[in-house]
Amino acid sequence: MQISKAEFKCSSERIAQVPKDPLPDIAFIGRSNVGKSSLINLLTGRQGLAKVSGTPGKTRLINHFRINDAWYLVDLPGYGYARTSKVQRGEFSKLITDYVLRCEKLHFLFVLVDIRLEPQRIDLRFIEMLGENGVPFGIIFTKADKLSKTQREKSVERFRTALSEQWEELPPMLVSSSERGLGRDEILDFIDSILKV
Ligand SMILES: Nc1nc2c(ncn2[C@@H]2O[C@H](COP(=O)(O)OP(=O)(O)OP(=O)(O)O)[C@@H](O)[C@H]2O)c(=O)[nH]1
Ligand SMILES: [Mg+2]
Repeated sequence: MQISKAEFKCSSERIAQVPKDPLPDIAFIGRSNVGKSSLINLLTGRQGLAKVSGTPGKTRLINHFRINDAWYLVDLPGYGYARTSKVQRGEFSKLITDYVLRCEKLHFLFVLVDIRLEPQRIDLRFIEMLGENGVPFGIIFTKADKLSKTQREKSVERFRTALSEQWEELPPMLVSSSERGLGRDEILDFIDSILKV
């Protein structure tokens, strides 16, 4: 798939504010600083469309980017960052759980995982919640430029093993680097195929 048009639509602090049109959402979630906003910039080919920062907790609202006038890429706030979740009771903010579990626009969710890290409990718990609630999702490993090809494969395999303790059927998994432009075509082709479902 080619992205010929990408424009910022709106930021929402409650799910009542997300766009009312019927276009489907393809959303990105994951721990703060994992690279969600960077990946959105890579996919759209527009640096600076989504705000990127070295300080975790940059994205605090639900940001909709309208793509080809046909669907939305959605940048979500990260989870697992103490300063933004201190006042929240649960592990995941209400904004995140409301959107992920209740927003009917959500067509598919990508959970982003830093390829350098051992499987993190918070990611596994988030994925468990998705599974229990029947949310369609896949995994994108980020920051692949930080590892060699062999190390990457090992890391993906480690995650696969961790998930297979919970799941019989594993979700689709893709590898990316926003720094190097890796994985862009595969991710866009994958999105193309799920938009047809
Ligand atoms: N080396 C490398 N760094 C990356 C990559 N993707 C993102 N980063 C860096 O990681 C940091 C966080 O990137 P963001 O895209 O802002 O991450 P985020 O998940 O949107 O973060 P929050 O909005 O705070 O939850 C920035 O310093 C990016 O430059 C990547 O593929 N490779
Ligand atoms: Mg962000």
